[in-house]
Amino acid sequence: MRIARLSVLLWLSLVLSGCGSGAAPGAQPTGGGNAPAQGSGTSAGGLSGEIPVGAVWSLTGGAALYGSVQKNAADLAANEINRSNFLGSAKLKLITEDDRSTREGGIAAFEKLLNRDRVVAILGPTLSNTARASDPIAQDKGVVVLGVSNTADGIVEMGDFVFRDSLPESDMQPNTIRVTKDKLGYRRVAVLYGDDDAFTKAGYDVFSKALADAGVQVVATETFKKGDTDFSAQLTKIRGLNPDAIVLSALAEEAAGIMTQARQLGIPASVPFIGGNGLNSPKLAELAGSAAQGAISGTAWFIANDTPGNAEFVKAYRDQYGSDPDQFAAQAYTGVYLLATAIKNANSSSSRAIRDALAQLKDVPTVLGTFSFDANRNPVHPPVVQIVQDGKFTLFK
Ligand code: 1QQ
Repeated sequence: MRIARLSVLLWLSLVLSGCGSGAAPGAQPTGGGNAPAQGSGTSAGGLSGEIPVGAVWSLTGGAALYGSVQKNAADLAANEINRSNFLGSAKLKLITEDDRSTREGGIAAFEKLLNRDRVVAILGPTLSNTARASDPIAQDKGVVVLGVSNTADGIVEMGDFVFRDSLPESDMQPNTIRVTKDKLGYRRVAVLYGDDDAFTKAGYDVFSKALADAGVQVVATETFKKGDTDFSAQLTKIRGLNPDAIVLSALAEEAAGIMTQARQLGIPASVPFIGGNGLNSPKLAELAGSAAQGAISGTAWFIANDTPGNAEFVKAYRDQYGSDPDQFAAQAYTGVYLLATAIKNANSSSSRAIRDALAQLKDVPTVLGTFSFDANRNPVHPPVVQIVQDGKFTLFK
């Protein structure tokens, strides 16, 4: 009896001193039962040192015209945040990887950032097509992903650690059809889309529904593949049907080829192209030249927006890079600020705490407008419609 009590006391004292139950002498406390493995470099309840954040952009391959701009804008935001001591003495350390515009590249980038760099969050990847393959890896590890250009369906549905600040096609394109149909009065349209990419396919689905809802007749539905350069078969067929407009769900490189060939084949400039997020790069007009004249797209941001900090952002981007930012730049820039704001509010760089703080962001002033996430971690703000005039985007009125 006495011996039993003594041994209990001995066991208790061992447990309390941290040497019992197999804990190695000197072992650090793990910081709370089910805390995620990642992001424990800085202890909860305080920020210091460098906070590693991954940034996965398409810097080579078909989507490089988006990714290069995203990198510029994210770097600009991180530098501003660090220079202004936004996070006190802690600094954001952006670790950038190239996903090469492919799913394989995205997976490799995520694995490196998660396993080697032990990042607490990842911005990107550029394409929805890549995100669908890479984001589940971060979700499984309990690390935040903040997409800043993914507009397809099936993105935030991958899990509760996946967010985006980019307006989905499903929020943008019904508005584009409503606004343009009212103004242009089209009744018969042709539809052309890429059927092997998550975003171009999602755009097609959303446009189809919006056209049906608006009572617009679709006289032809044609497809192409990533990397195609000859669209003459599809466009010749469309020309023969004499549509009032062509609804196009494409990434900018293919879109530029399609617009150029359409005008070469004699589809008149009076038949406008109407498209989605893929058209929102100024590179479209650079590549297609006068064939891009009159191209219309739904967008989440416009350069002359009167949103908080937008004029300063546009100036800082121009000063740093010698060119105008675009919607992709604005969304990437905003993404870094949203993440930094969540880290600051959480006062922690644990991924779980950042996740919870991001989910609670409401009415944050950003260049996209006053920004909130909805309950599904999607952005909430109104879209606008723009049109290419003389090589530049202007508001469609
Ligand atoms: C997506 C897109 C592209 C246009 C991003 C560059 O919206 O893949 O979701």
